[in-house]
Amino acid sequence: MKNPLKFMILCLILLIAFAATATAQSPYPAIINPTASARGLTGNIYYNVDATTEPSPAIISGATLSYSTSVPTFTTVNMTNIGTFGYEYTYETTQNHPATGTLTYYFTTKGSPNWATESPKNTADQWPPNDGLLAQTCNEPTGDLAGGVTDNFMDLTGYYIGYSDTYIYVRLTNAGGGWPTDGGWSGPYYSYAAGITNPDHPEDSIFYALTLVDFLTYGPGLYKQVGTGGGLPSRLGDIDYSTSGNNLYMRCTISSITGDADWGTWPSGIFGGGAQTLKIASLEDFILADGTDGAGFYPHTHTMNLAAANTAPVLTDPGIARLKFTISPDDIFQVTYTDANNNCPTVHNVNIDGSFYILSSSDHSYNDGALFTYDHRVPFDNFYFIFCDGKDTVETEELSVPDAVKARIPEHFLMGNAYPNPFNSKTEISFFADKYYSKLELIISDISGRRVVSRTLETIQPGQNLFYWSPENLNSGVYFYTLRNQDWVSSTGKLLYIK
Ligand SMILES: [Ca+2]
Ligand SMILES: [Ca+2]
Ligand SMILES: [Ca+2]
Repeated sequence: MKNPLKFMILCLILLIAFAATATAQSPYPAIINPTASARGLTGNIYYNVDATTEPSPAIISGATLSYSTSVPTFTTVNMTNIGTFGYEYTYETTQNHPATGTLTYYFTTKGSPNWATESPKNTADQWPPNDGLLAQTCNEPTGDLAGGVTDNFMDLTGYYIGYSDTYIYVRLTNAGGGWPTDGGWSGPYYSYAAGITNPDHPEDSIFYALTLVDFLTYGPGLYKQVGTGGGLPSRLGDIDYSTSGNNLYMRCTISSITGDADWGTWPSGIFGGGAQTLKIASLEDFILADGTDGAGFYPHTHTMNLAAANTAPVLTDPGIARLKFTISPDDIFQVTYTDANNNCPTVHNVNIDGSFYILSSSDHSYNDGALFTYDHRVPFDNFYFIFCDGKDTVETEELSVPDAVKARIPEHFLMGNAYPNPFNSKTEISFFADKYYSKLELIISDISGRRVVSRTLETIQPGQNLFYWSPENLNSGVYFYTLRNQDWVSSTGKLLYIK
């Protein structure tokens, strides 16, 4: 490159070309704990996946399941957020499947706007790959992001990604018109890049791009850019590419990326990607025509032999834990569910004196065990646990009230917990009465001992009782609550009010 001006501008062009791949660092809802139940007698399989905001502060807008028993033809369905305690970020769906064959599935979690996705594996290295062997990575709106470019082939409409043991595959789609790279001797020229980043890289500043370009000495290839402050991209290796209508397929060998010392390990959990188009009207006039939102990508898919025998789950250490400070009946029933197939449970209940209650767990990896709990606030006699992994139902034997719980039967009215606590508008306070009381006095004091509430509670029935408190014209801070009558003063509970 003898012309220094050309050299400088080329550096700039390629920097722009690669800059879009940095969008891969945008927040996306990471996929964790993808699981499925065993296939039930009716053919149903339950699917669960957690769309977590950690470590990035992603906004989660949904999740999908893509499944197939005849790869590469996949069906994609929306999943529903469970949203209950322990399942705040868990999405679920139930699908019906045949009794034999191989089930292949993968999950996509959707943020606003960034997505994360697993992908089907292109096991046979089909080239160009069937579209079903590539996962959609973004919801790309029509229209150029940077206006003023009228060529419709510069309007990206999709970015898709897949993998095999040997290759990483991408497919870009545009709004039509083929995928020209060269407008003739005088230009314009066009560049199409699919970026890949490794978020595990400590600096997150190195990105790679499969690029279709034919400009000066730069032809189609896998390029690497270090940093954003300058420096020439380096060509790491060849790509294969193929165009068909609105599709541009590209692939490079995984080894051409992992062979680079800056990449790190492969697969290294999640990595990222974004695609862009570049129009080079002249050396002085070039424009980033369009770019997709960045996405997280897992080179991972799931398979299940539908005819394989199921391993029944195992329940261990059923019982009652006293995890909370309380002196009224407030019992945490708990049991550990372990499934060697990592099947999520479709039934996770405790039966207390004949009624079923749902246990929950924030641990959604089941092959190493998950603790399920249920918080119960009324006296009881007998209980047992019942779980199902989709196919096999397991129960514990019936258990009875432990002596330690019996010993808590109160002789007076006893103060219980407040929920929520801390609270910012209203809290619910429980207490337990051993018998009928015509009236009791409720007192709430601030931290200096000043009484801020004095309320008479009337016609109190034996057992669990509740009252609600919404502070009015009080400052944030610590408050204490207690109950009393002429004979007895309950223990004192502590509240944290945060406006
Ligand atoms: Ca577009
Ligand atoms: Ca199982
Ligand atoms: Ca676990």
